Amino acid sequence: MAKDNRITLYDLQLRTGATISPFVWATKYAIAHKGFEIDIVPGGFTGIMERTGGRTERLPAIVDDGKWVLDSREIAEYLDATYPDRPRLLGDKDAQVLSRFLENWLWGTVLREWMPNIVKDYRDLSLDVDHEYITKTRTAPGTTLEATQAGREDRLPLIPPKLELLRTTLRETPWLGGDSPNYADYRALSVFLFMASVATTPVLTEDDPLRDWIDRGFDLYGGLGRHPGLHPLFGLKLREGDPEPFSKGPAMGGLAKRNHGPDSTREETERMQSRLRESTPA
Ligand SMILES: N[C@@H](CCC(=O)N[C@@H](CS)C(=O)NCC(=O)O)C(=O)O
Repeated sequence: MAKDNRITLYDLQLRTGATISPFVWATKYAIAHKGFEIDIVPGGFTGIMERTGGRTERLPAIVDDGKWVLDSREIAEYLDATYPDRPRLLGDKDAQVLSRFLENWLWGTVLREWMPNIVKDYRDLSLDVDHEYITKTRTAPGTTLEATQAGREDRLPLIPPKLELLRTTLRETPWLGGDSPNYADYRALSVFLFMASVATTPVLTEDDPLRDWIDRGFDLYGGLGRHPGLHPLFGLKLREGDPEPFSKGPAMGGLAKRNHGPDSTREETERMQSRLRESTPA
């Protein structure tokens, strides 16, 4: 049993004290969800092995009353298995598969595109002792972090439209976990917590519909995601010719609406038929 209701977490920090890693962010939420206090062991990338007594070169890691658990997902599984009487973090196996699908999509589609646009910020905000290591390990051959990030004002406006799948999903539910947040929310939120930690320029527009879920997520557990070192996520300025950042129309079509008989689908059927008439040459 966690001594004094506390769990020790090895953090990966920026100079601001905020967390530089999405995996660590998700783990902070996981521990808080289970109702534990977090004892942070501070530090950055340099010296992980020394800090953890040679146990790992990756973080997060937790220690629960002397028991070490490495790896963010294993930590979530461990917490549920060890403390079944506390709120569950993970859904059933099938829900976990879908949560991983969503996270893989989010990383592959959005985070991967954001990374080159914040990589210099990421290095500059890191602990001084980490600068050289980050420069060495994050610079693509033949370029610099400065050159990689330069010109981001042209690229950042192209990324918000790619988040539509997440917006569509969150139109129908307050949380990915259903009526209350669970680990699926924390994994997805960790991408935005990471971006707020490392991006010195907003990456989403003020009016992005994701704002409601993100704000509620950052506010959880006494404002766990409101670390003073975080930067504003919202406020991306669009210029002439930039794409619409999100879909502004009502949710439509068979995916968005349930069928309760012809009265519920008539309008859609008429719309489809009139579209067809318009596209058919006279
Ligand atoms: N599968 C691990 C991944 C952890 C991981 O890759 N952490 C990164 C930070 S985001 C790390 O510790 N990197 C150390 C380094 O780059 O030296 C988990 O889920 O905990």
